[in-house]
Amino acid sequence: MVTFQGDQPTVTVEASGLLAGAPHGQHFHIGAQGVCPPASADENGDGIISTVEGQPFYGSIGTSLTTTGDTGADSALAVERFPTAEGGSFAYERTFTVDPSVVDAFEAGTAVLVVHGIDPGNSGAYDGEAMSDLDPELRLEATAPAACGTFTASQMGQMPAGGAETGAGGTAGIEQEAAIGVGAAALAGAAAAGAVAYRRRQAIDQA
Ligand SMILES: [Cu+2]
Repeated sequence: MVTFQGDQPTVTVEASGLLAGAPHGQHFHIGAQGVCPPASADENGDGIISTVEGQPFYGSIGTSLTTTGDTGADSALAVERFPTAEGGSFAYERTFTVDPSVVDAFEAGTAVLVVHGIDPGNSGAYDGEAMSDLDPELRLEATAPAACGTFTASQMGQMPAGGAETGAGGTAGIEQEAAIGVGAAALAGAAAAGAVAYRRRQAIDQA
């Protein structure tokens, strides 16, 4: 959930079903279609939608949802300042100031939340051979999107249509995207387990 006061959002993320004990980058992506990538975004056919392959859909990084310090695009890969999913889940809350371009994206409906870091082989680590298309020093598994969600605006204090429930209804499509993100091999198991589910909705104080 993202609640804006001017250019200061308070952001809460509840994520589960992630690779345990590993850091998970998370960002507001902006400046594109404001949607999550379909399966066809996997241009190289490796079964994983990489961050770059998803960019025509969700855009580039506008905000890095770090736990401390800078939250700009420059912190996109600040692995040590992103939440670690102890037990496979994390809860995040932070209030900070964003660039005007991020406020604009929320108002235009083109801001997208992306949480990164997958383990399609269930090895328990980011240890796949393929390297990231963002940073050749990082594994593809560490930077590939695990989950993606768009935002629904609502008045303060009101639940958006479809709510922020996980596992059914309005988020079913999102979870499917997440399952696709973790690769074909993990698709069945991930879907059965509920895969990655998190709340994401937007509240705009229009008072
Ligand atoms: Cu991202």
